[in-house]
Formats: sequence, C-alpha cells, structure tokens
Amino acid sequence: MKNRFRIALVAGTTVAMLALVGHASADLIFFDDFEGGADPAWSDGGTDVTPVGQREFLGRLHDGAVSLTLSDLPPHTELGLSFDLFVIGLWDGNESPDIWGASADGGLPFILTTFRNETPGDGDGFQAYPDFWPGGEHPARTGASENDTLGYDADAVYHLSYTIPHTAGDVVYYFFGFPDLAEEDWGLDNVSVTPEPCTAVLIGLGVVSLFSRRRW
Ligand SMILES: [Ca+2]
Ligand SMILES: [Ca+2]
Ligand SMILES: [Ca+2]
Repeated sequence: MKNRFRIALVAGTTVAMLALVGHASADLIFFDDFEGGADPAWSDGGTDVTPVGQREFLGRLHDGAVSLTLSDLPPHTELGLSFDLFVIGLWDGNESPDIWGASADGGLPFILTTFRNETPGDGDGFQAYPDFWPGGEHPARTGASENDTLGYDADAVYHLSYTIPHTAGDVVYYFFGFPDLAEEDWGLDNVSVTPEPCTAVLIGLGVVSLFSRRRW
C-alpha cells in the first residue's frame, strides 16, 4: 500500500509540475509581427501596412511562395507554428480554385485549402477551409477571426496554428498561395515558432529520479 501511495504521489506531482512548468516556459524561438520590417529569416522581406489599423505585415503576396528559415533549434520532438493569415480581396474559394497552403522542409502541406471572401448572400460558392482542398465545402469566411477589419475592398484574418513532428536542428517553412486574379492577395502577421516539448519534460524526469532515490 505504501509503495502504491508513493507511486501515485510521484505521478501526481510530476503531472502537476509538467502542466505548470510546461505552460509557463514554452520556449518561443521565433516571433515576427513585422512592425518596422521583416526578420532576415524570411526569403522575401517585403512588407505593407493595412489601410485601417496600420498593421505592418509580410506582403502583399500574390501567386507564389515565401519561406522562413530557422537554424540552431533547441532539442525538440515537435514544432508549433502559429500566425495570422490575411486574405485580401474577393477570393473565390473552390470556384477558381483560390488555393493557399503551407508546409515544412519540403514535406506534404499541413494546410492546403481555399478561401472565399464574398459576403454571405453574394453567390453560393464555397471555401474548403477549415478542411483540405479538394474536399471541404463551407460558407465564405468560415473560421475567420476578423472580417473586413483591414480596410481593403474585402478582407478576412485567420489565426492558424499547426504542430508537426520534428527533431532536426533546422527548419524551413513554406507559405504559398495561388489566387488567380491580380486583386486577390495575401499576407502574414504575428508569426511564432515554438519547439515542443520544452524543458518541462526534463524537469518532470528529474522529479521522478529524486523520488526513486529517496525510496532507496
Ligand atoms: Ca504586424
Ligand atoms: Ca475573385
Ligand atoms: Ca479567384
């Protein structure tokens, strides 16, 4: 009974510490809000400022890709990426299709989808997001965190987060879009990269080893 109690105590303490420390010390290794210009880690550092709110962002981009290269990453098993995607202009979703995606290290895209910016009632077309394209059929602007806040003819902001298995010391993220018309553009803002797990796992292991040592 004593041993069982001790094991339960160790497990409980470890889980609690993991939750606490893991939350507090997610070691952010990259953040760019593009205010004052883009970080040199971007392949194309051109920025623009939104007509409303004067938010500086990476773009405006049209057909093509931009990459983010990060080196000397701390030890990790997963990489978390989050960013705001600006969808600018009257994107047509599945109709064109107006495709947007992102991938890492030349692997398969972790997002490959379409966006549609028509206002509800303007036509009956769909966008694939939040699903992959082809496949999803959702109303325009589904999942957008902001609508028409940037000051363009039509715009939407999507806050996107993806975690991928990853162990290498370097990473190259690719962001690409292929809307077909000149007035359909996109941009990125508030891009962050976080390696997981962080130091929490090491601290958790330390707690376990401390308790087993006391037992002997
Ligand atoms: Ca910004
Ligand atoms: Ca269009
Ligand atoms: Ca289009």
